[in-house]
Amino acid sequence: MATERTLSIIKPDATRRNLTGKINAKFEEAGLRIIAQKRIHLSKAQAGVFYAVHKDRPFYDELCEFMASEPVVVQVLEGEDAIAKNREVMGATNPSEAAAGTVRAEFALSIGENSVHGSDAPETAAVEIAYYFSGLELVG
Ligand code: DAT
Ligand code: MG
Repeated sequence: MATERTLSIIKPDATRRNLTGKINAKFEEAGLRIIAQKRIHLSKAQAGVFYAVHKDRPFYDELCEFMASEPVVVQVLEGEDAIAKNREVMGATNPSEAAAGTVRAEFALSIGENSVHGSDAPETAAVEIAYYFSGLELVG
């Protein structure tokens, strides 16, 4: 096991419903430390760059519109196996398939409006963290 950092986003459907604290509690209960956090309002273009890996998927435009629709909370989580642990706390992409007790099972509205983003591998985590945060903002 290694200490890792992962990029997390609390998405517009969750910030709108005042769920930031409840979601952060789940991260902290799982042993993930929030070592950086800020509230930002992405433009559609900025969301598009972040989700460029999905640019050929049919849901890409809708996804970018949604991510730019209202503010998000971007954060860096640190801990043992933080990338996998965070994906576990998040639950499956489709909330109807998410395990009980996960963020998406409890809070997601649909497969698109699914409350949280989490990096999926060390390489993507490094790129995604650098997209939103400077090194000085990461206070481990
Ligand atoms: P995850 O967010 O679990 O890593 P992903 O990387 O496959 O999932 O997709 C990124 C986001 O795109 C996902 O959180 C919500 C949206 N999305 C994925 N599949 C979708 C679909 N079939 N319809 C609508 N939105 C979808
Ligand atoms: Mg993903």
